[in-house]
Amino acid sequence: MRDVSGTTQVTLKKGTADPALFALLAELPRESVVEVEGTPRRSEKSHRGVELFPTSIRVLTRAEVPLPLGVVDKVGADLDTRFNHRVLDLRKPGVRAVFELRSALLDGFRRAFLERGFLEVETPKLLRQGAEGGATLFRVDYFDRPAYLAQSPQLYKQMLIGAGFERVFEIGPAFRAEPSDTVRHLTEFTSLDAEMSYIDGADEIRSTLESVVAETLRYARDRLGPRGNPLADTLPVATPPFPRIPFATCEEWLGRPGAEQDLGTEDEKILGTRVMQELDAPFYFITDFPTAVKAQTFYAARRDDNPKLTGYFDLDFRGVEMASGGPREHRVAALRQNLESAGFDPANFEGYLEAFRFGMPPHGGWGFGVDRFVWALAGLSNIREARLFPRDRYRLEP
Ligand code: AMO
Repeated sequence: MRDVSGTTQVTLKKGTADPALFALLAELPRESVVEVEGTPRRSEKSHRGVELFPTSIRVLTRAEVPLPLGVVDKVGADLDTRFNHRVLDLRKPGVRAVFELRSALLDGFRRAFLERGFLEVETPKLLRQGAEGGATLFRVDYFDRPAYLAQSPQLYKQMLIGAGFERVFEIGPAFRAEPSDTVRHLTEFTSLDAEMSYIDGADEIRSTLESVVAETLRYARDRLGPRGNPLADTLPVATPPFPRIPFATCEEWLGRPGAEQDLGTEDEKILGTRVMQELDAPFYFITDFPTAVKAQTFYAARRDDNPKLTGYFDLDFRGVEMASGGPREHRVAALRQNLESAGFDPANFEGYLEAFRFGMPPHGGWGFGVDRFVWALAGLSNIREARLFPRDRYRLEP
């Protein structure tokens, strides 16, 4: 008998137990829901240390046969079969453990932010305008005009800085029409966004991010360990400050100095291995992204001392990007210019730009992929396994 706390051995002894109970259990399909009353007895054989000898068994619902997906079978099913029958798949204790980790991480993040004076906010997901590049925008019919699903809360979290909220965070859905079918991209994911005012350069953002990550991991380990979650012991210890590796150094390591080419999946893996070997660090920042690489990221500030560079960074964990962020352009004239050079019409951004026209503090922040984090921490083969009901190019149900 299985419930959320684990499995309990239910034992019927021939000769002493009611024959009707025997008959009932002999024909009751697996995964049916039952209510059992009986006497618990200490038992060495059972992994809980206790066996239940039933006096009555009530069938609350009978499962149909055959099961489309075995819950207790040792043989693994392929991912598609698992997602097609996800409710059964989620009954497996090892799968549930992933979502206990996820819940603990979300709770840890919230606590860490609230302790640091951040306000939790929720911004619109139906938009007139995207922020992260047109190729991954989902268009929806919005009455008599088109609208788009938010790729990130970028414009709104910045507008809330203009509203004087000073420090905000959001944990919410983000949508990207990712045309590629990879193990690290979803079309619907959870983004953890933070934005903070009056920052004194990119390092203030990074040190906030690394302390939030370290604290969250500690919290998750402390919460999951006593509950017997097997993932608790596998969580890495994150010790700030994480190494900061300039983008230019990464290019040298990749054998293409000065190429100003964005980092691809394979590049990130190579860098992750090198950082692990040389610095023994699972978490590290890649800093000072060139303006050429961030040309589309119109909200990223170009450095005053060197306009060829931004203060933008990625946070990587063992060769996979978890977050990106940096200081923003808070001067409206420069922001308009960035929009234009990125090929956007500033007229489509008037609502956003207005927030910059009447007093905007210097600010910056980051976007962090919650699903990427769960995927990497739980050692899952595919990011889809980090979501209850994943969405990708081909999957819209269940
Ligand atoms: P970016 O586009 O790098 O930055 O996204 C931030 C983080 O979100 C995660 N992520 C994804 N996870 C799963 N599937 C996807 N398709 C996907 N796309 C992104 C990654 C990534 O690091 N507005 C900026 C952030 C900022 O500057 O504050 C942004 O969205 O973990």
